[in-house]
Amino acid sequence: MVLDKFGSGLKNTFRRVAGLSIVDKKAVEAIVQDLQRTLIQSDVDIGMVSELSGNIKDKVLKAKPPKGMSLKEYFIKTLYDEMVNFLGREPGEIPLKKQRILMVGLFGSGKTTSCGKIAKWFKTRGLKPGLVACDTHRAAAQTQLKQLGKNLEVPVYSEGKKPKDIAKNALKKSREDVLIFDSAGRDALDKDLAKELKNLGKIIKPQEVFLVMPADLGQAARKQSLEFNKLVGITGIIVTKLDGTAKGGGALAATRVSKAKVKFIGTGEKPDDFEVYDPKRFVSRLIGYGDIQGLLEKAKSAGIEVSEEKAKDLLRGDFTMEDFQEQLKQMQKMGPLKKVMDMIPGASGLKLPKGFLDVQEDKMKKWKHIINSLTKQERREPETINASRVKRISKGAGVKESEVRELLKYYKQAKKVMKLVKGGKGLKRGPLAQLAKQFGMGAG
Ligand SMILES: Nc1nc2c(ncn2[C@@H]2O[C@H](COP(=O)(O)OP(=O)(O)O)[C@@H](O)[C@H]2O)c(=O)[nH]1
Ligand SMILES: [Mg+2]
Repeated sequence: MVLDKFGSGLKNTFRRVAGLSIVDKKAVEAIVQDLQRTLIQSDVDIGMVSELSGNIKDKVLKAKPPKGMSLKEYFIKTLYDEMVNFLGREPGEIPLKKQRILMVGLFGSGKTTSCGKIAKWFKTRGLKPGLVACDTHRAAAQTQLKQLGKNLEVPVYSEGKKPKDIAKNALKKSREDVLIFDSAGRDALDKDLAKELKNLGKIIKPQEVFLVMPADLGQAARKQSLEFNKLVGITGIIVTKLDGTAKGGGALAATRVSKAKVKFIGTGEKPDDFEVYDPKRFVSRLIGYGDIQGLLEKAKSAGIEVSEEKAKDLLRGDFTMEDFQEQLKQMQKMGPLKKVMDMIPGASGLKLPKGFLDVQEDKMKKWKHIINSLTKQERREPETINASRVKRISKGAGVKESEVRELLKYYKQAKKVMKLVKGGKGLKRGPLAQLAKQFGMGAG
């Protein structure tokens, strides 16, 4: 899960504020200290931590809350605003138009992988991408990109010996809308690499230069983004591997010094493990407000077109057995249920039974048979199915009775989840709910 520790630390801090009976100096200081601990564990620069703490304390203890807002609500809002600010404030722009993108970064940062992810991202949005294999430094680099291109059905240009020749040839031959140039890394940003990237820049004249950095750099991301910017000029940052490190918070915060914004984040090795970075949404999700928008994008990249309304319906529904089956289908298309659940308001804090999140393909088939052999009434009210009906259904569907019972169990659990989503448990009343509404982050 993305930023597991950081997220749960942050969530706890917000919960603690929500649970305060008195907001006084002592309480504010204790909670800010709590936040500091979370930030430091995530390798946030100590100076930045103390600046943020100061800002929060100043605002909450000195300023007056706006009209109609209690001090506690103001505290929560301040925490939220400051965290969003801290992690980048506004999202970067990613224009959907013809363009050339040059990817830069050190060895193993995730450049080539991100090339494929970006190609897919644009492709899903109706633009034709092309990949250019300008990494001649490592033997397998071009093969890796070609394989990615093949899987994504995106052309890969690699004709030529030297990076600049490959780039020139690609510029001549390609007709795609978005050309993504992979480049070679080094262990450090040395003269050699700087020269190569500068040369490539001159030939490609990219509209975007994306610096790719792994999240486990933590606060070192600051230095690296400054260096790359100075030498080659960057227009955006991609932070990869947020799925596998406790230091992601530090890395994201560190990029704030650079003028270039974090535009995408990588959350796994597969082409779909990729998101547009929006600090507001990111913080909302970390603290468990849910992320309808993110869910929509996920649906889009799986090729399912859904409106916001439909997505909400998908999450609500009257929830019959048929809805359940439909949801399972939809969710499977969206990728691992685990990730989808991450984006559902309130669901991330839910204790789910083991195995609930990875329903296997063959199980799905059996369930289909079972659901098919239910009567209309049973589908509408699966709760009424008793032991003797389980027996009959299992015969009708050609499955074991235990399998029917298992399906019923899953259905019940899913229904609980859906109820929670619908009700926005914990968000119905109180300051968190009001804030959620205010920020348009309510549970729908
Ligand atoms: N877990 C995880 N692994 C990633 C991510 N992005 C890239 N990787 C892996 O990191 C390794 C290096 O990636 P690669 O794209 O070859 O890096 P490059 O040298 O910069 O081109 C590969 O094993 C990738 O699968 C990510 O977001 N999450
Ligand atoms: Mg590479």
